[in-house]
Amino acid sequence: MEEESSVKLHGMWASPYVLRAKLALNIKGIDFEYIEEDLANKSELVLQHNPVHKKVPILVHNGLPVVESTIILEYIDETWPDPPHLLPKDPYLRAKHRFWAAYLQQVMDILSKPVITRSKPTEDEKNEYWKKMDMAEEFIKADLFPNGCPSFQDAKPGYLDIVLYSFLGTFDVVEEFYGFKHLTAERYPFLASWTKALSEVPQVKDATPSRVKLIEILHEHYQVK
Ligand SMILES: N[C@@H](CCC(=O)N[C@@H](CS)C(=O)NCC(=O)O)C(=O)O
Repeated sequence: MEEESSVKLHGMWASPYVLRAKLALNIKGIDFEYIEEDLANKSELVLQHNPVHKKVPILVHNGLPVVESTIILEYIDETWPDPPHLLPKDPYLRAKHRFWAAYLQQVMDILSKPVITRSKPTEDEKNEYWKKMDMAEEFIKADLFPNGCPSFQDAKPGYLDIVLYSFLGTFDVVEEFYGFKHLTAERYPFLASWTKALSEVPQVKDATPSRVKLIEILHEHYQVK
């Protein structure tokens, strides 16, 4: 008899990092129990399972905790090796996907900082952001998709798609909050159409938090001081 596998995800609904884990589980078709955590009043479980960072997402597989969203994605891919694969099989391509995912994280950090510190992005931060986005637009396309934007008609989203979407798919609320456009189809046609293609994938759509609720939480908890 096959041993029953228990998969639990501790998260917070608005978190882009939790979204990554949800997307990976949805795309791989893994059943899981979702546990919403109150980050203002952290549960014993969060403190016990992630004593170093005390953050979500936390994936608990058969009682064993795995933390850090990109590590969770890799863990899921390795533990459930049937297709769809999140990372490419070829080691060189895999290295490239990891490189670009880490790069996108750096760009995302520029926009996350003002949200966390409840301040408006400074001119320097905005310029840094545009500079890094310009690079992403030009070089990800040249490096990985010279023939055009990725399509999800046949293929399922993978590791890099998930990291991109957790940032560009939901951070447009930041645009509304701060009144500055961070992803325009005119300036970033490749990144914008990639994000749009992802937003139409059913497993992605299902996991994406409501835009209205995201804007509400920004106003409630992250109002600029
Ligand atoms: N590097 C972590 C970041 C996770 C993270 O920042 N989680 C936030 C929610 S968006 C959190 O749990 N914050 C609680 C806290 O900072 O106390 C990852 O990739 O999983």
